[in-house]
Amino acid sequence: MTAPTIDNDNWFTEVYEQGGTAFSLRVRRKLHAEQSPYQLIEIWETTDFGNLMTIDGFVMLTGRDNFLYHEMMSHPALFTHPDPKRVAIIGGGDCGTLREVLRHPGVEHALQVDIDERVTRLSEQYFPELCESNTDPRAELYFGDGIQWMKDAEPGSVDLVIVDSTDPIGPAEGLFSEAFYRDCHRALGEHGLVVQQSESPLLHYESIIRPMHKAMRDAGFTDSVSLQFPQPVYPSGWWTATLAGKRPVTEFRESDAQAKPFATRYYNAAIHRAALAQPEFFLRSQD
Ligand code: AG3
Repeated sequence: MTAPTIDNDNWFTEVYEQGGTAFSLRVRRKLHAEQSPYQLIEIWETTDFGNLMTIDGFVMLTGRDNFLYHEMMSHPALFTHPDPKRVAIIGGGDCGTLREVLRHPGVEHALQVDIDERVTRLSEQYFPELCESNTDPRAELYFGDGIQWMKDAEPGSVDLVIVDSTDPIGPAEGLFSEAFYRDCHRALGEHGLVVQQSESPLLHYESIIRPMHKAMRDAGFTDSVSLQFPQPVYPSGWWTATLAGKRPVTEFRESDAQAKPFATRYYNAAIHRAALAQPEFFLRSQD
């Protein structure tokens, strides 16, 4: 038997050069491409994963599996804080994280700060389901620099900061720095938390995840933990969201999570507990 051949015109491939890996999705056609003032944004129609958004050639999300990422970027942190009311999302221009945050009835204000308005406009067009909460009176969309916004934020004015960024290269690099976490720490109230997308445990533990914990602690957070979840369309298919807090972040409002008044497709209290379990190679390298 001959091996199946791949017609490259029908496949989108993200090559992860340093890891020697690549991930492909079969596509029907490219629906849109534009160079915004910040980045190249492309939208594809895939055969099996719904629409796909890429930025500078990196997979941002697909219609089929973004729920894994967006639910894990929001609900664990929201059920860790005792009473989150004011949420700031840095990045997240596709509005998927915003939608999950607003499922929590106690949230009074959720501000999304993304530098690139075009990401949001294209998401409204090609991922309308992610943008269905944009008209919620508690939602505010601001297009500007998240690093600057965090510098200028009133001390103690936010309960939760969610950093839904691209990889730490180019404009997003500053979002993974101690200086940025210090600004987050200052902007956060007493029980404040920050959660940040933190790449792959397999590919980026030494290069990104460990230094991120150090930077978060050096910035004043007393506890931090990386939660794990599957994310098939990102390099290695295994991803993390790192939580840092002014209080312990490995305890959460478990009974509230069990009784959550909204539907999810991945997150629940047992998933939250399981995501907190740490692989042996994380634990061993902490000394
Ligand atoms: N945030 C992008 C995560 C990093 C993806 N990396 C990659 N494909 N190499 C996604 C935004 C979803 N709201």
